[in-house]
Amino acid sequence: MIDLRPRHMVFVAASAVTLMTAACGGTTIDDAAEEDTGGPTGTADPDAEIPEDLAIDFLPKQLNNPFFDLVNDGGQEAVEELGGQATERGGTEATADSQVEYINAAGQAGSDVIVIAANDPDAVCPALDEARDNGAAIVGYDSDANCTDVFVNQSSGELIGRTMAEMISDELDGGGTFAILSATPNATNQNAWIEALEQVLEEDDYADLELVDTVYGNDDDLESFQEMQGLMQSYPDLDGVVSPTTVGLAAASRYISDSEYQGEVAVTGLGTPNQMREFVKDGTVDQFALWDPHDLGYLAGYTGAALKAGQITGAEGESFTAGELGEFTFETDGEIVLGPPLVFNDDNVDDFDF
Ligand code: RAM
Repeated sequence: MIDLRPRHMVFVAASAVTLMTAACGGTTIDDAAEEDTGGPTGTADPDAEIPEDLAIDFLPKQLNNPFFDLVNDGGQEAVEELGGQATERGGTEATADSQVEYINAAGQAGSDVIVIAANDPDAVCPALDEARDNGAAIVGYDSDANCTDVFVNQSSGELIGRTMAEMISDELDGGGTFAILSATPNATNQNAWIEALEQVLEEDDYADLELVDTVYGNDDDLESFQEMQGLMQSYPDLDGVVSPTTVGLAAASRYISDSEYQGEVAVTGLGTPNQMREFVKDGTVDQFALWDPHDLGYLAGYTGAALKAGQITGAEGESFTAGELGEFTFETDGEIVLGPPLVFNDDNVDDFDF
């Protein structure tokens, strides 16, 4: 697998992205971080040793999602390097209800760190608060909740929203109608990115782009496929679709690729190169974006261990080393940023294997 970023660039990129977020006045993710009832407490000891045998539980939004398989491989690798025990827990549907069960199970098993991609920013909090009371450090990754101690953000919400706005604008030569096919209605991450995209659409350069609808496929392949079909029935003249979820983008591409709309309706959003390659090759998709999912999980694993050990509390300015990814700094309280998204197209999609 080709690394997305030379190691020494990760820190620089992360800093730049975070500064951009601050300058742009914030997104839902930033707001969530501000509302966070967890957040930094105590004093960090950068020399604190990471205890051996840490039990670190990863709760993705759902199992059987190729994106989270990659993320959790990264998490597992980090925990192995640290001599701990990684457990992945979750159901096949992206719901907060099922996550509550798995948070409770992790807590009962004596989890030291719970790393969660929340399906709802609030519904998971009573269970997470209880786990924290029982000694677990709580880390959000991918999709934050309002009660995590720290959030490992894949990028800034503003930058992901802007990247998607730029891609669809490019595809439609600056003018036309498009719809959004999202994941679940309560997903913190997708909602932040959609909000950021909508803000970009207010800019003069995007005045001729019209967002006509936002629908939700719940990160279920079939539901997403059907939502895409429904969009074309409701808006037969639609010019494009943006899907800020790997599940939605793959399903939308499959539908358009096999339909009369191929080549007529632009499809873009967030996807993995391995899922999207065939649709780039058959001309359904020109470009899409993502970060390295493996690195997101790896960084989250190291962040959880550093937090539990007391190397960090998540306060602005603190730094720690995340294994082979190198040093990361909290540019804002309670949030660490992996780096900018990468745009894939026919020129580079074959260079990536994830
Ligand atoms: C899906 C999930 C995940 C998101 C990616 C881009 O796999 O919704 O939360 O980060 O897409």
